[in-house]
Amino acid sequence: MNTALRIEEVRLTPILIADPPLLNVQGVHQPYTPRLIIEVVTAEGVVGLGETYGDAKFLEPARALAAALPGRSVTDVNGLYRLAAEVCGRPDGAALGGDVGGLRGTLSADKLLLSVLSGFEVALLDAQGRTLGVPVHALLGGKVRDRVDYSAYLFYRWAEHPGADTPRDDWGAALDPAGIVAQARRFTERYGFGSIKLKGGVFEPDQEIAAIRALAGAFPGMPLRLDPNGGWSVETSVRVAHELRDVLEYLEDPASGTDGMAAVAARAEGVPLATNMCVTTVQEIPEAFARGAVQVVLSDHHYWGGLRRTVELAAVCRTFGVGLSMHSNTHLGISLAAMTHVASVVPNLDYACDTHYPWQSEDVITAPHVFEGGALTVSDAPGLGVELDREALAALHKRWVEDDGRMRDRDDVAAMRVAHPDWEQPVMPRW
Ligand code: GKR
Ligand code: MG
Repeated sequence: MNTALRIEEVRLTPILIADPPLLNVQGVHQPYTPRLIIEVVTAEGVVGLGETYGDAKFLEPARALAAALPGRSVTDVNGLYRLAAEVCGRPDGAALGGDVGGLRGTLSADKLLLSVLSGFEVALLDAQGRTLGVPVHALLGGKVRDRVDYSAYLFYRWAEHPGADTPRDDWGAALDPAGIVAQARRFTERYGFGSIKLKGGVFEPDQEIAAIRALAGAFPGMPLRLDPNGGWSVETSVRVAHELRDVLEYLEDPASGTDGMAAVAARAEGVPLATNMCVTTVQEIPEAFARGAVQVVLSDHHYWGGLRRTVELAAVCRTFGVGLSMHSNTHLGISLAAMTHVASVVPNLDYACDTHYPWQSEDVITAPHVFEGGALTVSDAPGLGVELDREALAALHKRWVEDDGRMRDRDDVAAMRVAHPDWEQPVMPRW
């Protein structure tokens, strides 16, 4: 093996990052959310960066993988998957249930491992790119676009988290159509986004229909999306599709599961259904595609197992005439760089991608990404094109170390109980 490519050490740094009080069908985001930063160091001291979920259940397999990687080549990405199967053990899939109450679909043992592996895959690709002097997109076959469009991602939200000592931003509350339109104005003026998504499932569907109507009035012709994370019955979903069919670009996960989505799709009057919950693994594809349950898959390299697996998913979608775009969860700049590289190589990227990034006030990279005209320019620098801010990383890790354990796992239901002690995990469909 070329020693320049040999892995010498893998460093894992769990961190807690500030997160605003964004509401969803399950509850509300906690003041801090966990992420895991992965550094793969080669024998020549090149450092490849990766980022993935940092909840406790992801850390254990990550530690096993980190311990087993030294001595291998950063080019052996296929070997990573075999290695994980050998050293990570099999978490009890049945006990895992829904990811964050189902917001990211069902969490199987395989999906959990893929979610860990993806962070390592990105770090290997970054290390390869830095060693060879080529960008990650070149390692994926080369970019087919120079800029990647992102969408404004609106949330109903409180002005601040309840309780003292929690971070506060200056976005203010958004709890009605006027608040949502004001939030959208700030997003579009500041970042130039050319499409808008509203996270729904928070209020009665009629209130969310009114918010979308208000957005359509304030931004004529702007593509709009609504995503209640499977919070509606088939009947409610069909009604919303009918009422908003003239303004929706797509409706995202209105109902749960392939049965629910297929039933809605059959009566959605031409409104495409997108998903990051119904189709989240290869195993879920055949039935959902055969039944026409989804028209757009929102890929997420974190849980699809990395950037190369995302390219494979794109090819499957292309084959079956299903659209493709990108899902996002709370993430930092390493992940956004990875998302942008993979989005740049996929020919059939049909819609602007989601990102939570504008909601994050902290980062672990030295030069945070800047959206211009609603897009990010694809970096041609070696690797991902981002540098680690070690001071910031250390500070966010210190927060993780000092946390009493409450925030080390994302739990939107528990966070809601701080403000509303009677809050129960919602039974789906909520409406
Ligand atoms: O951050 O509250 C959130 C979202 O609801 C997130 O957890 C979802 O996974 O953004 C995601 C989505 O599009 O469903
Ligand atoms: Mg979604």
